[in-house]
Amino acid sequence: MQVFDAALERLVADMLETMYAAPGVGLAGTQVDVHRQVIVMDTSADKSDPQVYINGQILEREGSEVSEEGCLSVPNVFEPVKRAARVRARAQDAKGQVFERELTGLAAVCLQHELDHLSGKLFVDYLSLLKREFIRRKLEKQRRERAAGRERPASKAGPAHPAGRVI
Ligand code: K1U
Ligand code: ZN
Repeated sequence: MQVFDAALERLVADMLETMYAAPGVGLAGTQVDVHRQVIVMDTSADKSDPQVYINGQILEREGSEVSEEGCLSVPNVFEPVKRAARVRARAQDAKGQVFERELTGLAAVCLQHELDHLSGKLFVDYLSLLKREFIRRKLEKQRRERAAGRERPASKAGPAHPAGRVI
């Protein structure tokens, strides 16, 4: 059960800030270690349309479309994934108001991707075993390189994560 209070509004504002700083077009609670049904998104070109989906669910799906996806939890990996092309969603906003919305294009893809995060699924789970193994090795290499960077003096290490939080 979600309580719609000032703390939830702060969480939503915080998640939007983290998403914009990443930069990303969506963020699910699980990605910032908040295990509640909270999603934020902004798929507009000029980052002027912040959207909040609390207790979101998909009511209808139509068609299918393959598009390139990325994920802030799987850095530097972009792969094509097949998803519904149009979805009708029901959710609550940060004040608890129920709304229904039809989404297409990147917004439809992003909402499906974020709802998957809330149920513990990543976009790489749709890929072949071979591709997942390749990605696992790539992430492991990135992790080793980051660890080596941290061992270097601060003056020679790369910048910290802009959002300052683990995603
Ligand atoms: O949930 C996440 O990990 C965020 C993810 C959402 C997403 C992107 C593309 C297709 C489906 C879902 C991202 O935002 S990854 C970063 C990204 O794709 C992007 C960043 C800045 C501008 C445009 C895209
Ligand atoms: Zn993701």
